[in-house]
Amino acid sequence: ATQPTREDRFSFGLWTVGWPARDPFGDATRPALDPVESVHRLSDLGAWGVTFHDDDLVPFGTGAAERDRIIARFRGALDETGLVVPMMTTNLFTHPVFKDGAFTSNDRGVRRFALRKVLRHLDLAAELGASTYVFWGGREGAEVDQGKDIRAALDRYREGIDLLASYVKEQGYGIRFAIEPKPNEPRGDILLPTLGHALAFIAELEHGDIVGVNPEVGHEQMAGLNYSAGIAQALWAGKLFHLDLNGQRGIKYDQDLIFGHGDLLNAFSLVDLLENGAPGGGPVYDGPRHFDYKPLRTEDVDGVWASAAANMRTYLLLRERAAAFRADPEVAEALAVSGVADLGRPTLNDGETVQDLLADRSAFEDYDPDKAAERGYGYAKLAQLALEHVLGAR
Ligand code: 3MF
Ligand code: MG
Ligand code: MG
Ligand code: MG
Repeated sequence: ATQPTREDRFSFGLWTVGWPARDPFGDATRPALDPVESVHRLSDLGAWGVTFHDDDLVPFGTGAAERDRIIARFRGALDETGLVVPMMTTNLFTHPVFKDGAFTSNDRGVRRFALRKVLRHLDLAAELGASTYVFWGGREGAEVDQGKDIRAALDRYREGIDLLASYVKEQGYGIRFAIEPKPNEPRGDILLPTLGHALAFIAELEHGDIVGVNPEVGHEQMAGLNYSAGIAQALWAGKLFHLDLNGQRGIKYDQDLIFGHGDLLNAFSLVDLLENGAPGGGPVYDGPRHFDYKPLRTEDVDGVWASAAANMRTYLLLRERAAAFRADPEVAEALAVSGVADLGRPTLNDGETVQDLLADRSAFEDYDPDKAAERGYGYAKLAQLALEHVLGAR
């Protein structure tokens, strides 16, 4: 089944297909898309949901009456197609007012304005039934070490997120927050640069119970990190509330390629983890499969929709390949040789104490580390089996 259906829960940001391909060196190569058209096209392709920043739908500075009209028209498209809005987010990065950040700008007036901008869009998120609200702090950062007190910035970041989370609770909105880490771009250094930084930040929040992460493939890979391993840790922490799927080729600018068009083997292990859970069990991800990519600047409008379809098809192909990998008896044998399931066994026996361990001569005095070091773990064979399944050779 490589034809996407609603059950697959694929969602796209309006800003992805709608990107007119303006970059720091060149003008737009495509016309802006009408969000209503995007909803219809995505629905026709088999997507299930659409996500957006406030300004993706209602241009910054639009008056109240016009805002209502735009939202009503958008709702009409949702009703017609049956597309849902699983996630919403705020643009706190485009307008020049945010050039030094939003929640962490050195200018207090900017910080208060940013909170108001989020509060207004949160109300709409509740109305549209979004269950996740993403915070990507692209401008929360610095280029000059002396210009930003990181400790104070984290205090203000925490103040902002806690205030907004308490508002959501008071209003009974049932929305959860997801923080999206990114190491750099547009700021030289962004606060909460990786998934790990974000998890540590969430642990310091008063309302951290409704705050998780929204890791993006490319963002972690820009920091040289293993995305699939990071996702496993987010799942382990019970904090994988949402994710941004795309492709990236190594440590360079944010490429936002089609999912799988970067590190394909890591994309395979990711889909295997999301769909089938860890080899030793553990939670599978049941949230949206959300694409945050950019159609190449070289594409015309037809190429935009071809690339949107490619994201979903690649995911579904990898899902098929992952199922075949899991069902292969040779894989099961290789996993056993590698001892993958053995890691699920606690290192001490039930009820065993440190004193018991100290008394166990077989664990130390009589243990032969040189003999134990002779063991091969067979990971090369496992890696090749995975690669052959990805290539469709098995
Ligand atoms: C930038 C991003 C953002 C976030 C979005 C929140 C503009 O690299 O990834 O997209 O995903 O702001 O969802
Ligand atoms: Mg991104
Ligand atoms: Mg990106
Ligand atoms: Mg993103």
